[in-house]
Amino acid sequence: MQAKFITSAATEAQFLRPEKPMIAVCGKSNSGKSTLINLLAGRKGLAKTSSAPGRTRLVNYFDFGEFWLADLPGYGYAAVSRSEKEKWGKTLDKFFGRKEDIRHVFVLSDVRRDPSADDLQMLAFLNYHIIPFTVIATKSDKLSRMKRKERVRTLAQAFGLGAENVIAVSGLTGEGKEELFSKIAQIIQTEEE
Ligand SMILES: Nc1nc2c(ncn2[C@@H]2O[C@H](COP(=O)(O)OP(=O)(O)OP(=O)(O)O)[C@@H](O)[C@H]2O)c(=O)[nH]1
Ligand SMILES: [Mg+2]
Repeated sequence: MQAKFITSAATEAQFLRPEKPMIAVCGKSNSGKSTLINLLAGRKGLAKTSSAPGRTRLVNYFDFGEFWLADLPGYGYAAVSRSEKEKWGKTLDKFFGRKEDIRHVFVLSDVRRDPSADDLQMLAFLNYHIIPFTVIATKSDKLSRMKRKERVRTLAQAFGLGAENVIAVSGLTGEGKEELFSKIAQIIQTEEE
């Protein structure tokens, strides 16, 4: 089936109870979350992307047939007001508080950049709450093959993960798409505990 937008949620009261295994897509603002969703959908306009960071301010739900994806507001965007940041932080906390609704989390991080404090905090949070996650190193087209491999290793190390837990993906060339789909197949086949 073609991936479909379901709805947006701005507050906890609007969060959906997923009908299928749900994977949450999170990461810094501008890390490529919406682009990744479009890559998986095979359709450019499904999730709105923007070169201006902080574009996605709501939780956007998408139905991919076998599974749901939730596009989360990016964290760590410096130019938004403090009160707005706090509001997002609370929304994210509430979202991840509903653990039973989240099968897996994709944490996106630009392959060229070292993990930010926010990224590390996110991973610590997921580890603490025992929510399974995979790191997706985005924008892999920005680096040569050699450099990319090296960066994936460095990123994995910085995140305290094995290199097999970091998948390099490009929304531009589609690199890593197959690997991501096999990861998703594995995730949705896993029985809920
Ligand atoms: N070259 C390249 N550019 C990318 C890739 N993924 C995203 N971008 C660009 O990075 C910018 C941000 O992408 P988005 O997908 O909107 O990022 P986001 O994480 O959804 O951002 P927010 O919603 O603001 O948090 C856009 O200009 C994209 O075109 C990629 O794989 N390769
Ligand atoms: Mg976005």
